[in-house]
Amino acid sequence: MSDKTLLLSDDDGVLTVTVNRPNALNALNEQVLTELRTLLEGPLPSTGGAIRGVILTGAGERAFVAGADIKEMSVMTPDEGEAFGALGQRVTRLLEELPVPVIACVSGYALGGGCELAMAADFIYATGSAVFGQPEVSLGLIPGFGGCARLHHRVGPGWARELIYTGRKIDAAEARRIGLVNRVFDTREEMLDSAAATLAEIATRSPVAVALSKSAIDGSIGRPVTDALAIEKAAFRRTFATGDMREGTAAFLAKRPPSFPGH
Ligand code: CO8
Repeated sequence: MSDKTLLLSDDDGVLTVTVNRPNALNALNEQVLTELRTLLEGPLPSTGGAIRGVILTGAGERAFVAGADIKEMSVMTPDEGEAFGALGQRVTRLLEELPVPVIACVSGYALGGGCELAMAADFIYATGSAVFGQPEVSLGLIPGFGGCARLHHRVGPGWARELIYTGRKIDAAEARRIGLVNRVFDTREEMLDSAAATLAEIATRSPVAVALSKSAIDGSIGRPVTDALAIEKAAFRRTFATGDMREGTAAFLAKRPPSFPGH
């Protein structure tokens, strides 16, 4: 039996990363976070062609990830807590910096570090069973894997404050209503199929343009609009030096589908 806490599989250019600690509702301990960091620091593994998108999910129906591991944290010193927070923050940042889109697929609990991990994905799909929340203040903690930094970008500062100060949990419908979740599905299978279909749709577009738009959006969040426009302008300029842009525009003018070279 594998003692790894991540399950990896790839199909047709989509890498599925599954956090697999079902006995602890997939809670993020140091081992999971270290495995995630190692995975995301290297080239994404593939049994076939290049990976064009990532699905991030949790094993089973009960939980995406029920938070950072409370047992491990309960005995940490401030230095250890800081190092643990830094590891979680590094993992979320690596996810955001991937040049390919990432969809978090959430069934069951996405609490604390689980909600924070999902928010590092480009967007979130959920099943009706999903439960989101930042319950850290109930434990004498605060969100430490980017919840204070990111939740307000997803749902606005009012909702972020209410969710973080109360520690209240919300269901999938509420999460969708406030903009945390893009789509809600009846079953896990439907959710994963739809995420793969969305990634396949994105894979028909220029990979360079998708990567540039991802980094321009990421770089713009939280900045004044003039700075964000400067980031966008620089990324826009770079498209003019790509084969993808020449091919995309030529294909449009020739009334044929594009065949992007990916550079
Ligand atoms: N850490 C460790 N173990 C966990 C966690 C967790 N976050 N969540 C669940 N488990 C374990 C339980 O201890 C239990 O183990 P055992 O069977 O050995 O007793 C097993 O998973 C099943 O859990 P329950 O029996 O509690 O299942 P229930 O269905 O009764 O309840 C809940 C499910 C509601 C999800 C409940 O387990 C729960 O409240 N879990 C904790 C949720 C939470 O508070 N998460 C936030 C944690 S704090 C955090 O994420 C901080 C992130 C930033 C860190 C920054 C560091 C500096």
